[in-house]
Amino acid sequence: MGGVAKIPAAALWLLLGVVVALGVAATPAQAFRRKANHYDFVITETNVTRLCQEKTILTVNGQFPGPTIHARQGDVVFVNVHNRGRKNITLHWHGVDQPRNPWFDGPEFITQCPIQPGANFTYRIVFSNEEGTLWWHAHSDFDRATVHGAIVVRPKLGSAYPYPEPHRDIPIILGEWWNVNVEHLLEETMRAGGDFNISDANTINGQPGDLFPCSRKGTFRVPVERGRTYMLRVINAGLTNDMFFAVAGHNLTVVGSDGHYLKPFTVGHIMIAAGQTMNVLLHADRAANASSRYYMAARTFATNMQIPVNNSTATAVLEYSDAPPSAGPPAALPDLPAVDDLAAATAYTARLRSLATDGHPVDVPTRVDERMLVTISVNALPCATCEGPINGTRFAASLNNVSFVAPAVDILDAYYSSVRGVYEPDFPDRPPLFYNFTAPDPADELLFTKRGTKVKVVEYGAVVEVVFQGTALGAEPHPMHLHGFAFYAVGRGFGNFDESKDPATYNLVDPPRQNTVSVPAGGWAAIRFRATNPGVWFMHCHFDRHTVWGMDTVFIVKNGKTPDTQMLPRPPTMPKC
Ligand SMILES: *[C@@H]1O[C@H](CO)[C@@H](O)[C@H](O)[C@H]1NC(C)=O
Ligand SMILES: *[C@@H]1O[C@H](CO)[C@@H](O)[C@H](O)[C@H]1NC(C)=O
Ligand SMILES: *[C@@H]1O[C@H](CO)[C@@H](O)[C@H](O)[C@H]1NC(C)=O
Ligand SMILES: *[C@@H]1O[C@H](CO)[C@@H](O)[C@H](O)[C@H]1NC(C)=O
Ligand SMILES: *[C@@H]1O[C@H](CO)[C@@H](O)[C@H](O)[C@H]1NC(C)=O
Ligand SMILES: *[C@@H]1O[C@H](CO)[C@@H](O)[C@H](O)[C@H]1NC(C)=O
Ligand SMILES: *[C@@H]1O[C@H](CO)[C@@H](O)[C@H](O)[C@H]1NC(C)=O
Ligand SMILES: *[C@@H]1O[C@H](CO)[C@@H](O)[C@H](O)[C@H]1NC(C)=O
Ligand SMILES: *[C@@H]1O[C@H](CO)[C@@H](O)[C@H](O)[C@H]1NC(C)=O
Ligand SMILES: *[C@@H]1O[C@H](CO)[C@@H](O)[C@H](O)[C@H]1NC(C)=O
Ligand SMILES: *[C@@H]1O[C@H](CO)[C@@H](O)[C@H](O)[C@H]1NC(C)=O
Ligand SMILES: [Cu+2]
Repeated sequence: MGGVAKIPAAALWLLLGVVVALGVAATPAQAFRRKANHYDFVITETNVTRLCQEKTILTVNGQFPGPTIHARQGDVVFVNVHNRGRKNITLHWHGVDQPRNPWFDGPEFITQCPIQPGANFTYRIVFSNEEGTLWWHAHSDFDRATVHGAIVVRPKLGSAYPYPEPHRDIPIILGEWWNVNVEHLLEETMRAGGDFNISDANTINGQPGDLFPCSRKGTFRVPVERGRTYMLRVINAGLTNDMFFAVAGHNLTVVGSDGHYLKPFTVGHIMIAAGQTMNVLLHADRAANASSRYYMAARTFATNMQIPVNNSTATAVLEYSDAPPSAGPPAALPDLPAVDDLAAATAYTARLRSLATDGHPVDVPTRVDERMLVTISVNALPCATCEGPINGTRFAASLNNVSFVAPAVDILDAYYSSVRGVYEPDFPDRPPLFYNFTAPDPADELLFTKRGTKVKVVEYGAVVEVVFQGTALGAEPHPMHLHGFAFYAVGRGFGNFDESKDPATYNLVDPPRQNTVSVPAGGWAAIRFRATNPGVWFMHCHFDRHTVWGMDTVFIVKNGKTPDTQMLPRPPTMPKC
């Protein structure tokens, strides 16, 4: 941690003055970048107006979405987070492996105690082989609804992209907007469970777009020049939704996901699960006499219509700058698949393959040391006053029938300091009961779950395979996210995973390297990774209501034998519980 410059208190108040004086729209992001690799993130309550109402939300530097972090492959970046809000918060650098450096990963009570109001904490973000788009977000309560932003990782100076360099980068952050306070949403989710407020709109860069009342003025606009190629860095920051995204009149060439390159393929729309990123090239190649404005649009992908979703379409506008300005909105919306178009989503996901060239090789493990089969369920826990999945219960969620309970002090510190009683190292490798996981209408007794703070401990360097098995309990696609690693998503299918047949269908040649895999509703997905990153790493569904219901576990990867295969020592600046 040596060498982190301290910001003088007077300078901080100056920064806060800028936030208050300029408000959301005019805040210059550069003001918060003290040096190329050093940012100040001031958490503040900020008033914004959406859907005809003013509302107070938590922001970074008064911006929603928050500022973009720029880095090059292999950089180290410092972000000093000053908590000027009224509640505890932590930030997470989603998709950054942080080799040997779990201290700065961020999830509350997993790798750190929260940053309390009035306090500050400097994250040291260590990039390694990631190249592409990642993102950062709050990892406490439901704060990430508004506390999130893009991370753009370019190739090292002097290195080239594996495609012609795009003219400009355009972060496209897909999100959701709630008219209710997200703290209220969290309370509802924990108390009533099923009867939560669904989002009032999907958003593109914080804006619902032209199709919503009082929203046209704020609609996100992308100026483009004819003949140029743009890199859309699409991020799904939504709390509850997978999304389809498309641009009218233009195809999209997908070249990366989750900070790793893909074999390019061209599509009319993409499907992006919650937590994922997709890098897509857009060629501004409309005919000279064609329309000059085109809608970009995003809409939910969901398969279980019993679970309410907001079925509305968020829009942004692509505007050709060399065309005569035309009054009025674009002529047409792009063709988006229907909300429940499972075939479209499955076909898209099947096309993701690693680039796998000499410059960007793959190293897919062929031998497995730790084999895990992990069922994913939405469950019930007794609660006299609740009307959850059945009356007298509240909603919960589990992996292998363990509903994760977050401890009151962080697991990383307990592990590092050998404090007993915080967690148990016995997360099961197999479901405790084999039944027809995907058959509809499961028996009521299957609805209940155990609770615990159970973690999976693995040796340094072990190859871990996890097959996530969706069940009819909570039959929806679950975006499973692993901290600390980019894994290979080697297989995916429907029904119950068959250990004798399905491994033969794995792609061990060029599977996509991701940090979030979409486990299909009523199906399974298999991932593999080498546990060469010692530390404590959270794994959870990226639908936040499932996270808080307990659809989580933790990997503890033990130290290796040499100093460079061991966790870095505990920084003295860690917040205290
Ligand atoms: C912010 O919004 C809240 C709730 O709408 C309102 O009560 C408050 O006066 C606003 N504050 C400012 C500074 O506009
Ligand atoms: C950040 O916190 C440290 C204590 O952890 C304190 O010494 C320092 O003054 C704080 N800096 C700012 C700008 O608040
Ligand atoms: C949903 O939001 C409305 C206000 O828009 C509120 O009256 C209602 O109680 C909320 N319901 C739940 C379950 O949170
Ligand atoms: C989605 O949100 C919009 C805007 O608040 C609302 O008009 C619409 O009814 C919602 N859709 C659904 C299906 O709830
Ligand atoms: C998009 O790709 C399809 C299939 O290759 C092609 O038929 C279509 O013309 C393309 N559309 C545009 C706008 O380029
Ligand atoms: C644009 O020009 C092409 C060729 O010059 C012509 O075929 C096409 O009909 C024109 N389109 C419009 C919308 O005017
Ligand atoms: C969503 O809207 C489409 C068309 O507007 C409709 O066909 C579909 O049934 C709706 N789905 C839900 C879940 O409301
Ligand atoms: C749930 O149980 C409570 C208390 O027994 C009762 O008041 C309520 O009406 C029940 N709700 C339903 C949906 O059955
Ligand atoms: C599981 O249930 C599904 C759906 O009811 C059925 O098609 C399938 O045959 C069952 N599998 C087994 C092994 O019983
Ligand atoms: C999960 O655990 C609960 C509580 O012990 C038990 O009632 C239930 O049958 C178990 N379910 C499965 C699928 O193992
Ligand atoms: C904030 O964090 C501190 C330290 O872990 C904890 O003692 C306190 O209860 C937290 N506050 C809330 C409201 O959760
Ligand atoms: Cu989930």
